[in-house]
Amino acid sequence: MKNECSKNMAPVFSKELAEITAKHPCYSFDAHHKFARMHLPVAPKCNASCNYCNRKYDCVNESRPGVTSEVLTSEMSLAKFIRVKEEIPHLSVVGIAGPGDALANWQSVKRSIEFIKREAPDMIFCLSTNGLMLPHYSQEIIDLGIKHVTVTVNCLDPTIGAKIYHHINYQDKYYVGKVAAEILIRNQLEGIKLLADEGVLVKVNIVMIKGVNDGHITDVVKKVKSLGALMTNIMPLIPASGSVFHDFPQTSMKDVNAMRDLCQIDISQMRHCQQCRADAIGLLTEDQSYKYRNTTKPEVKKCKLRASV
Ligand code: CLF
Ligand code: SF4
Repeated sequence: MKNECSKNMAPVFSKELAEITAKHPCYSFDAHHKFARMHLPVAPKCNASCNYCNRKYDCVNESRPGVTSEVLTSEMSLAKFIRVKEEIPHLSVVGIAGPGDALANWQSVKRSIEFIKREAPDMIFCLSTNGLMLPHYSQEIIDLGIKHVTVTVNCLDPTIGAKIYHHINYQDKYYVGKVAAEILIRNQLEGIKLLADEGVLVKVNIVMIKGVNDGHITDVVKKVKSLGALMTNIMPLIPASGSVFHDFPQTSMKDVNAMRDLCQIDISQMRHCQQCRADAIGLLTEDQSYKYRNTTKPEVKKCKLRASV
């Protein structure tokens, strides 16, 4: 089936937002060979424990397991941004996709975005989250002008959720099993609606785990659509070594694509996801992050001064 990522966009949002989104390499298939994104690895902590995750790696909700990113302060992220923007003029998106959860590190995420926004107001800002803290931060996300948010929703049923999530840390309490899944799912769904009602373009990532949630994905898709999500990105489980699911079979792309075809009836499907690193830089298909891992002290010092103005 041909890619139809942007097919349903026009009736959903304004001309201005459509023009911006046409430059977003994840939301627009046509943009992904032309425009680059830069991830800021400013979010090391996580407030959940997904059974497909090994925290030595980046957040598996967006990333392929097997690589670990550096972690930057907000000042360092500004310094890195300035360098990358000079060298990659077709950079259109600055995103936060881990290595933990963006909203479990909200203050440093927010600060980094504020710094970069001052430097380059035309950048598109983008977040990826497990959604646990969305009801708490959705207003701040909206106020910051972020128009693109990805939420990973793997199920609607807490019984299935208890097989996918080991625990969450929420409002200074530790929850496990079905109770943890119930809180997480409730907050994910509430957060999607809060954002979508305010015109934020919500993409929902779903990790397809054979024998766990694969029979339930069409329900997830229908539900998030009813809440206002724009598209879904169904991703294969890639078992991370050291994770609870390390001996699960990797979900085949044949199965993932068949599920995408089924769900295409309800909502646009992203089909070009590269499951990027939390510090990915460049075109989706041409990661250049290895060139930019040595932000120097003088660069950071210069940015501290610049950020404090
Ligand atoms: Fe990054 Fe994610 Fe924003 Fe894209 S990635 S925060 S929406 S700018 Fe894109 Fe990479 Fe797939 Fe993510 S290809 S892992 S969907
Ligand atoms: Fe890992 Fe991401 Fe899940 Fe946190 S939200 S446990 S970083 S996969």
